[in-house]
Amino acid sequence: MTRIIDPQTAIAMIEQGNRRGLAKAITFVENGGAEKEFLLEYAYRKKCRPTLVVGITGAGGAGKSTLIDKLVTEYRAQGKTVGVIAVDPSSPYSGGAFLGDRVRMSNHNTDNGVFIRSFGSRNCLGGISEAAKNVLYLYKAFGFDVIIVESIGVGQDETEISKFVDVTTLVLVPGLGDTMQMAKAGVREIADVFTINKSDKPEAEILKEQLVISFGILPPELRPPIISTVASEGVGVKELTAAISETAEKQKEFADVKRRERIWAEVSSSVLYLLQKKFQELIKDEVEEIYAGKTTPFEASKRLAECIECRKD
Ligand SMILES: Nc1nc2c(ncn2[C@@H]2O[C@H](COP(=O)(O)OP(=O)(O)OP(=O)(O)O)[C@@H](O)[C@H]2O)c(=O)[nH]1
Ligand SMILES: [Mg+2]
Repeated sequence: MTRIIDPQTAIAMIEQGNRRGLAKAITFVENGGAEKEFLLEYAYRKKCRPTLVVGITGAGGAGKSTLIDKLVTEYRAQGKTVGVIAVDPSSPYSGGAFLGDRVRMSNHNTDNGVFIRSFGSRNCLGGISEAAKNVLYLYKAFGFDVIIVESIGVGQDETEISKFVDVTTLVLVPGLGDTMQMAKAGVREIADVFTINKSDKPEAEILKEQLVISFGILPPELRPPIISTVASEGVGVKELTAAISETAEKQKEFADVKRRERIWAEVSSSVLYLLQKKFQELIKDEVEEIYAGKTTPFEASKRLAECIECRKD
């Protein structure tokens, strides 16, 4: 007979390092309500031991999931436990583990030191969905040595993920016109470490040269590491973990600034999420009014904004 697990029991299980407790807590958080709030409060307030949180971002198909699979293998070889928050854009649903990533990360299915959760990329505000962000809190409370967060994002979204993680690596691939994209987005803000994946392709060298040139304007100590990988073969993965650790070490100097930025991002993304949910119905009505020519988007949005009366006495 399976035992019924309540939130309090889930917490006790997490405290003992029981993965079933973690899985149950994730389900509670996904289902919402009082249980969600209770568990998130616990996770946020818990004095967690240090975890290295790594963000892997980049365009669709760059090889992020393949790279994460190999990073997990490398971290496991180093004796570290790993929690993965994966994005599976091929799925329109949010919540389960999906076929695509299940296949790519299947090597770790039977490993007790690895926990993988996959999400669809819907409902992403700032490259990380509300659901994925909540799982990150629970993972921290569980106490993995390393947590890896995959996010897809273009431009602005990529900078947002960086606020929730310690070190971000942007995965670029040769021949995709990434450099143009990067130039627009202001690369240096996006990532701490640059990974050129699919380095088995001949154009990889050109991309590397372009990156070296564009970082050449920075003082040497500010130039980010550029690591070439062939994720499908595991090439360059050890070097990538080394660059990530070094970067994390250097960033400790700015820990205070980063922590405030993170709190800001945590609050603002949650507020946006809640407001979006609240306003959805109201906006639906306004759409009809605007469609019928009874009002304008400007009037409507002003009226909606006035619904929030906020005072800070
Ligand atoms: N040639 C080559 N192919 C690779 C390499 N790394 C990954 N691939 C292939 O690229 C394809 C996409 O890989 P994924 O790992 O799914 O990429 P992703 O960035 O996670 O993609 P999304 O999650 O869809 O954004 C797969 O067919 C991989 O086998 C590499 O280093 N070289
Ligand atoms: Mg992927």
